[in-house]
Amino acid sequence: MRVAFLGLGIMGHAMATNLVNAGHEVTVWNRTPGKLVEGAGMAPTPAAAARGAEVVWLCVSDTAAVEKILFGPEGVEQSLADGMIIADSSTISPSATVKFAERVRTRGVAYVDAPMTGSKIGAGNGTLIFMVGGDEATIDHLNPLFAAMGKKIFRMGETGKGQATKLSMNLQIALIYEGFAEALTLATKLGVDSRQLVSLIEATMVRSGVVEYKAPFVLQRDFTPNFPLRLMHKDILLTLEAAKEARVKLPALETVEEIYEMATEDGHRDLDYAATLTLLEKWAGVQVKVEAA
Ligand code: NA7
Repeated sequence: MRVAFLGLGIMGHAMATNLVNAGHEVTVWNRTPGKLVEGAGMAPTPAAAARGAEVVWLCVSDTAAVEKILFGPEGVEQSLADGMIIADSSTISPSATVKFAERVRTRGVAYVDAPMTGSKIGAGNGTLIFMVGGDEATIDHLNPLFAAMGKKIFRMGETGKGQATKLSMNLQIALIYEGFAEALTLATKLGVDSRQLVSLIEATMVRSGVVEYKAPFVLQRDFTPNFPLRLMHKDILLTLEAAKEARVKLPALETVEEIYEMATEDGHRDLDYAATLTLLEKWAGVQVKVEAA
């Protein structure tokens, strides 16, 4: 298929590369010039990339970036054509997604929101899991592209429901991790060995995918970003905004948001979100340490 891929960050670059490797005709664009994808064409603007494309796929930081790329000067809107599909893998506002979709629908363009999970590793080896909103026929049409970039897709409903799902998923990741970090901090202060605690967690119903994934990094105090704190913070703020719009109260997430705010003030925004632990440690006056084996 002829695909315009817009946004070559950590995720987008790997996804566009997998589309090229699967034999699709890909043209890429990135705000900051100089990022290349081997085997893909390069366009100077979103409008130029989208011209003649069957599918325009986006993967950028936030709602404002998606809006600008679609509707700003030299945006995709200038090149919309009847039958085109826009797919967005950025994590952005569900309500803004619905508005963007309505605006392009008047031009005969379908809109699918397709945020994903699987991080940098999943993007690299094509094993992402997509949470998708959009009509079934459009999603079916995109199947060869999803197959090139991921291992599974879940259709969650109409356009906007992919983003709503993604926020509900990241809410759980943020809270589960914070529970783990608080437990580690308290246990350490009370003199319990962290590695022993993790072994116990893994043997009981307290275990979780989040802890299983994060514990080895935390025990080695390795906070290099797998999922940067700044992006998780963005998702938490999006979730609270969506909750407010829907008149839903999320007290635990509100508290965790304050921790992310303070971790950002402490200079941790580019570390992994696991670094929120360091704030709890600072308040408790302890450091989670692993006893030498
Ligand atoms: P990165 O690696 O931080 O990449 C972000 C990308 O978004 C990168 O290509 C940026 O371009 C682009 N960007 C950011 N702001 C803008 C604006 N205003 N206009 C155009 N392009 C912009 O993020 P990931 O790849 O890890 O994640 C992407 C999304 O997936 C995000 O929503 C995550 O939550 C999930 P740059 O190179 O800086 O010019």
